[in-house]
Amino acid sequence: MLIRVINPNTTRAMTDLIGRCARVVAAPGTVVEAVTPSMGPASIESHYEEALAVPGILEQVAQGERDGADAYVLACFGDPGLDAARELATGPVLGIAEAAMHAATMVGRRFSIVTTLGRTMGRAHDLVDRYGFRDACAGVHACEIPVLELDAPGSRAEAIVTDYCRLAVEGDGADAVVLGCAGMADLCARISDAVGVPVVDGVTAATTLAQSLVTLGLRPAVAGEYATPPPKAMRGLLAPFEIAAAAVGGGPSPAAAPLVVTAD
Ligand code: 5HY
Repeated sequence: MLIRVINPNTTRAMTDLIGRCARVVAAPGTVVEAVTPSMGPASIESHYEEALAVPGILEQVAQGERDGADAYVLACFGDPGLDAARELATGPVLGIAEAAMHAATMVGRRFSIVTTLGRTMGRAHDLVDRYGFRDACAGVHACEIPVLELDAPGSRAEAIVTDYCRLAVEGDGADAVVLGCAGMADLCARISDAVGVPVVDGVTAATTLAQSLVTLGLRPAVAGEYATPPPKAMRGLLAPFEIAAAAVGGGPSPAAAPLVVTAD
């Protein structure tokens, strides 16, 4: 089984961290390929950066379709481009926020989210509502550590994120915590030990759920909302994203379209 784990930002050190964490939960026979788009923001901490991360995500899904990927993980807590990726992919596509929230509600009654910057909390609330977890979500908190500083040498990120998780448990009455950034994936186990409730990281939750869906033979329907997008002219910088007519209605996947993808 081949799972393509896409880091929607373009910081390779973060892709390496994400790949290391995902491989810990890969079952025997599962290959995890962690990839970085050739275009996009160094980190995603605003709606603008999230919007501009989507072409790079779709570039990597198209490459995954060429490489025969069985499933995809979008390793950014905003789940950017999730629906568009599901239209392009043959196999399941999991966002780390969606996966983490589902996992948290299976091990606790109410979860809280601890994310990076305050300005990303709105997006977290949007996803809580979209995924139907408003009643299960006890709170959303921001530790105000920029994404790329989480893993910086000498960073106090682990201590600060742990404090916010403890606050969430004591203040919100949460019996589970969801980490709101892929860059926190390697902190998960230690923080869980420190705060005494399950702390869920979306990278590993999404990787294991992706494996389960492939094992169950579950994938998006070829018709309906996640059907291949219709062929349509694309202008300017996005011309390479044009969907070839041959790709619609059972033809080869849109990945046949001339998306220029640089090997990682
Ligand atoms: C993430 N940004 O997981 C999100 C976290 C956030 O570049 N990877 C990013 O702050 O929304």
